[in-house]
Amino acid sequence: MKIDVPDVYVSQTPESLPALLGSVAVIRDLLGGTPDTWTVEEVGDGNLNLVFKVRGPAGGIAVKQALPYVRLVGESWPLPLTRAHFEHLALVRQARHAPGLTPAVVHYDADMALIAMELLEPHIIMRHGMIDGIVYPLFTAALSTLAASTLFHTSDLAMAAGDKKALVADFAGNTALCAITENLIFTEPYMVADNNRWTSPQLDGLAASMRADGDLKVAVLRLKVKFMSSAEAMIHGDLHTGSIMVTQTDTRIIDPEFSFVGPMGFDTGAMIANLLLNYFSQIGHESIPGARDSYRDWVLGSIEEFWNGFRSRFLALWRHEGRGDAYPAVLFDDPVARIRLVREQERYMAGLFRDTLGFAAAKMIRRILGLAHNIDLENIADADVRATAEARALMTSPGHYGSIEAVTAAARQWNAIEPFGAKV
Ligand code: SR1
Ligand code: MG
Repeated sequence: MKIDVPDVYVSQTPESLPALLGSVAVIRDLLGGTPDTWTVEEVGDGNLNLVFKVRGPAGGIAVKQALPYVRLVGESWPLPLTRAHFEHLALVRQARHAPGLTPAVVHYDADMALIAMELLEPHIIMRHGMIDGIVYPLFTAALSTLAASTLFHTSDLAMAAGDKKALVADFAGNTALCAITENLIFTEPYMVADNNRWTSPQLDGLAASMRADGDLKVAVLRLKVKFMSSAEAMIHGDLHTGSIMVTQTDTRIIDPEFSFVGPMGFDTGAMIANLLLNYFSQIGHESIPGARDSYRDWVLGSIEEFWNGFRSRFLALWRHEGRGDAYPAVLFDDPVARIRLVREQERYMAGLFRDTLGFAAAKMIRRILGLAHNIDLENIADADVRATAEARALMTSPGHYGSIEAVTAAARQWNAIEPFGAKV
């Protein structure tokens, strides 16, 4: 893949960044002092980009810069800088529909593929907190609000048809990031591929059985078609606990560079998948067996709260703000028709729930058998313990569950299956 890199683009270092940012008035005002007094640290631990914290005497900012390749792999895997453009577009749109739940954008530099944002302190990446067993009492309300509001307001349920098509066009160029998802989530885990890895030899049998499972492959490819062709709403595209920054009282959703107009269930499914992966990983993080039992209960309760909160918020928006061209109000202007609409809304949500579970399963499988794993599981040093957690997650993933409570009940059951080795 040939990557267009503007002549002026320079990947930044802690040494070079102050001079670049010093030319931006809003940043000079925010940080105070002069650029030579600003301190910069590179803190990126994601798979793709550089992330800096920049501080001056008056304040700080976070700066994210795209590299023309995948950071996790290196220059052998080129990746367009334009992902910063789509992330910026998505951040602006999310802030409109879910104010206060994303970092405020301070400055965007398209040539440098660089976004300067509000510095979120003392927030930490939620995945890290969950590995340490920290409860976040407010996060499900924030997350279900952002998901419901952003997905609803960027869908045909809320938008005029022309505006919606313009939104689809705005994001249509984010093809390279979509291709990552199409390959790494929906294709490679089900074939022999160089990128794949798993805890071996413990999971060799499970990986082989998934590669040989024709029904599973077809089910996943149906989800892939949905991902590629269902332009339902502007989705975050990579909504996991590594894309959330939290304190006990504040929740912000970051990193929407995979954003495009796609199936809503991809976002809700990703969230549930990552919470389930953390639930199963707790065996590797507790000091003695059972020490994290109440935390496990909190994680499963959060999955239920997230889905139920999302569902009720989305339906409330539809009831009060459903002015899009998809279900014209003029067709539902008498009491009987309105009852019919309520039934239709229930059917719609049931379909979205099915999509959510399907995408959640695909997300869980890819994090265990594919290229990019989660540190919830990766940080478990004992391979038998890690494989136990991973096998339990894989066994839970491909189910047809009738309710979110059935999902969490199944997770509890699978979390009790016999561990690998004798050490657990
Ligand atoms: C090569 S990028 C691998 C993964 O990192 C991001 O977080 C996305 O989940 C992507 O699939
Ligand atoms: Mg990310």
